[in-house]
Amino acid sequence: TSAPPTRRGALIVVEGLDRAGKSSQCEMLRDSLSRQGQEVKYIRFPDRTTPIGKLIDSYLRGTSHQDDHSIHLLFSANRWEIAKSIEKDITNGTTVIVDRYSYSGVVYSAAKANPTLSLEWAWQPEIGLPRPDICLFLSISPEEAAKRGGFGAERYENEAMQTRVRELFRTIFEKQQDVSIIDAGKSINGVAQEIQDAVASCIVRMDATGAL
Ligand code: ADP
Ligand code: 2DT
Ligand code: MG
Repeated sequence: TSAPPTRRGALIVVEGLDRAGKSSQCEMLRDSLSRQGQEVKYIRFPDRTTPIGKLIDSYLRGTSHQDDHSIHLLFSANRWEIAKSIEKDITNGTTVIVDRYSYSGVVYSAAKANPTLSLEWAWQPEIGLPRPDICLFLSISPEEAAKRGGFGAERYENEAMQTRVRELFRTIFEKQQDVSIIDAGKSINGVAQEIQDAVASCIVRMDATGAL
């Protein structure tokens, strides 16, 4: 007897600014899907545990310096080194929830306003990575984010950078399809419900189109 065919898992990306609630919501979504009996994994980028991730970690903590292009490619390489395992999970029916992905990759790099690092340049190394079935953008105002605590000590955690990042997220998500913009200023449970609804309709859509 052969095992019944498994429906492939979904690739769910959660994006947003610092303190938008990404990590809290990824955990809640994982628990909610898991309670519904789905196989589910929660991963995050950068994955600071790999050798490339350790370079990224020291750059973010400010203990090392990197050329803007070079660190951009390391962030991308950090996704490529995990891409195969994401594809394997999805094929085997496991839903993968990803905390930050290519969108953070292009937006944070392009926000540096380096004349040779455009959004277009930044997209190139992302081409061919596993394609998200849905991207949830947790949208939050600077005022709401400030209520959730001050900036940390890492690179990028300052007002000027966050303002440019917010603008660029808006620019790319205006053109992007399959993105759900979620008002992340609501209560934790309110946001979680909105995310669960968006994910449920994404899965219905995948079933209807026979996504394999
Ligand atoms: P991110 O991963 O986007 O940086 P976190 O999930 O770590 O955000 O949340 C940042 C902080 O804000 C945490 O202290 C968290 O408990 C709090 N928080 C998250 N979501 C909400 C919400 N909807 N309302 C109020 N506080 C929140
Ligand atoms: P957190 O670990 O707190 O999410 O912060 N970043 C992230 C990039 O510049 N490029 C990328 O490709 C990714 C995934 C966003 C990680 C910081 O690193 C930035 C904030
Ligand atoms: Mg987080």
